This record gives sequence, C-alpha cells and structure tokens, in this order.
Amino acid sequence: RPSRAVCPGSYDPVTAGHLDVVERAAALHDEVVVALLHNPAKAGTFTVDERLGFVERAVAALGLSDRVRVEAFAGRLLVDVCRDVGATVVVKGLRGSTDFEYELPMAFMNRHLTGIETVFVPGDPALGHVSSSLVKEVARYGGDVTDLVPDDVRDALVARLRAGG
Ligand code: COD
Repeated sequence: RPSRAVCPGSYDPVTAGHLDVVERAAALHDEVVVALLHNPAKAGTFTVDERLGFVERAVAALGLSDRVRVEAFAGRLLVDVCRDVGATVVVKGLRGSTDFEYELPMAFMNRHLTGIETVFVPGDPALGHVSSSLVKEVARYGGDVTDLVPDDVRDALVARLRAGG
C-alpha cells in the first residue's frame, strides 16, 4: 500500500516555505495531498481557484505532479479530509519553537479525534522568516518578494495588493 501524507494549509498564497515542506513530505511518502483548507465564510487575499492554480503550477515546476496532488476543502476538519483521501499522516513544517507550540495542541487534538499522527519536519532555516502573511505585508508596501514565492505569485501579489486590494 502506498504511503500517503497530507500537507494542510491555507496557502493564501503558497510560499517557498510551503513548497519546501511539500518536497520533504514527497521525499518521505509515495503520495502527497496538498490540502487547501478554507473557511467559506472568510474571504482570503486570493480566491480558492487562484490559490489552487499557484500550488499546482509550483508542484509541476518541481517535477512532482505525478505524486503530489492539490485539492481544496471548504469548512472541513483536517482529520475528515485525511480520512476521505486515505492519508495516514499529516506532515507539517516547523520554522521554530513558536510554530511547535502552536502546532502541538492541534496534533494532540487530531490524534484524539481519529488517531492520525502528525509528523513535523524542520523547515529550511533560510526560509524561517517566510509566511504568507509576511510576504503579503512586504508586497503591499512595495518590497521585493522574489525568491520567497513563485514568480507568478509575486506578480499576482504586486497586482492585487499594490492596487489596494
Ligand atoms: N517553513 C516551514 N514550514 C512552513 C513555512 C516555512 N517557512 N511556511 C509554512 N509552513 C508550513 C507550516 O507547517 C504550516 O502549518 C503549513 O505550512 C501551512 O501554513 P499556512 O499558513 O498556509 O496554513 P495555516 O497555518 O493557516 O493552516 C492551518 C490549518 C488549515 C492546517 C488548520 O487551521 C486546520 O487544520 N484547519 C482545519 C480545521 C480543523 O481541523 N481544525 C481543528 C484542528 S485541531
């Protein structure tokens, strides 16, 4: 049976930090489902379709499209998503101890709910400062986010945020 992991997130938008974790998950598992979990009552910076497109193109550029698929889920528990896609493990990246403290209760809760395990991988320290929210803030005020996000995401950030959206 192939091992299948889920990499969950909001991916609003995908960053080099996310992609680093997806690559690590793909090195450890036969298949990876990048699960874009979103709250239908909350508008993000990018639409779900835009976010999906950014992740799909980035996964293709990494040459991982045959083993990594990207799917969106609205208003669902992560554990239910994992059950539906047949994943036995959640893979999350850690930038540092703050991430760990935030993630640990969720890992406990998810294991309480269905027994699913969460595996933490240390992210690339060179990307320890990279988050969707910081990238958006830098782009909003005209900073350069090249190298922190794929080029199409950078261009979309400039078009969306500098226009005041
Ligand atoms: N280095 C390493 N890892 C990184 C980096 C980086 N630079 N950047 C991001 N990551 C990783 C982290 O592991 C992070 O967890 C993940 O990417 C996703 O990041 P975001 O910002 O896109 O996603 P979040 O934190 O908004 O996503 C939270 C979830 C959607 C995973 C969470 O809210 C969830 O599970 N929601 C579903 C509802 C649910 O089940 N709730 C109960 C949970 S107990």
